[in-house]
Amino acid sequence: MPGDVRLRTLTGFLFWLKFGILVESAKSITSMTTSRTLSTSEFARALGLSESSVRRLTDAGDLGVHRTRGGHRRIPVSEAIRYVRATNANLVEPDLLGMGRVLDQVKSGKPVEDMVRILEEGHATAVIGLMQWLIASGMSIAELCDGPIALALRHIGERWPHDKRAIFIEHRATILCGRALNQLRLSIGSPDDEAPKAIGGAMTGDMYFLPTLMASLVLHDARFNETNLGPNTPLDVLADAVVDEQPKLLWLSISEPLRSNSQRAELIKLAKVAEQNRTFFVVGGRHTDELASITKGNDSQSNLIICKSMVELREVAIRIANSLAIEK
Ligand code: B12
Repeated sequence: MPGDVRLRTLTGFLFWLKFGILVESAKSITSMTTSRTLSTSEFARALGLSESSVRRLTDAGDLGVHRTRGGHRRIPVSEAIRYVRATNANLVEPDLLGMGRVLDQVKSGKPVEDMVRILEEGHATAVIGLMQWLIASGMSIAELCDGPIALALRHIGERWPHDKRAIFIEHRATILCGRALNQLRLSIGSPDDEAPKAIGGAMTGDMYFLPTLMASLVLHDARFNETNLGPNTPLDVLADAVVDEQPKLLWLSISEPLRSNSQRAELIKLAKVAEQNRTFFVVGGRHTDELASITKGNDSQSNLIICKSMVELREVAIRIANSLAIEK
């Protein structure tokens, strides 16, 4: 039952060590732009395959290609990364995926520190490149969100209120992360039409757009057909969407304190609408504690799942998808 899906907090960021080493090993790489495409021979060398195998993959539709005017196959970097992730392929020569110039910017080999620095510098290509590199190296979208991105932003947030450039830097860093996350969407396969639906956002007055964007990407990665209504979404719009669209999962990010009793009442109403429509209601964000306290002891909200992180959301989503598959 939904209540059983509630997860304990996941501990540890041990994987930073692993990814620190991976990034370290990539520091010498030499060239890239995110819109770059690869030739079949570059892709073949990057993965240690023969060119004829790559041609077979493209002919079978397992690897997406663009054709040049002259009819040559070109593989977008995002598609190359998607393929590497989907097949767990070994990157024999990762440099050839073309992340070099970007990773030249990454000096410390520590993803969080590197992310802080390139975000503070406003280095757009490096932000996308570092995220693509981490994903190609095996980090999940959820781990990337909870780790390098959220931790770097937390660090950047500490500049306020001492530094007068803080708000400029926060805004720019947020935009750069959003842009890069949208780019990463291209590197994760799309769910099929039969996939369960998920809808979510952040409520009126909550203008933080990254947490709800992250949740949508994590759900996309967990093969949900997700619709992100974004920040500042009235709760009654979410309630209507639950009734009209019948999603299996509704998410809400709460990054601002609840503002009024009427907002609290609307939130409880939304949880009830979700319950009546057999929709799991997954809530997370810096200010979820208050929701937990107002719904405490209320049996009717057994569909409510409170998560602390994107990694937890991913686990919950996979459990829900599995339980739905068994029900079918
Ligand atoms: C970027 C930012 C801004 C931007 C927002 C841009 C935008 N449109 O999104 C701007 C500049 C506008 C801004 C403004 C303000 N901000 Co501000 N901001 C931040 C900053 C640096 C990053 C926020 C962010 O997006 N983080 C990334 C998200 C993804 O991380 P997260 O919220 O921790 O979410 C994680 C989990 O909670 C969870 N999660 C979140 N949602 C969900 C949902 C689900 C379903 C699940 C499962 C999990 C989940 O997973 C996430 C990833 O691990 C934070 C610093 C920080 N500590 O986060 C400060 C911070 C939040 N801001 C703060 C403040 C004080 C303000 C201002 C009041 C002051 C100011 N700077 O002018 C204003 C006004 C805000 C308002 N109410 O109007 C404080 C809040 C302090 C508090 N007590 O709450 C912080 C903590 C900075 C600080 N150190 O003081 N801010």
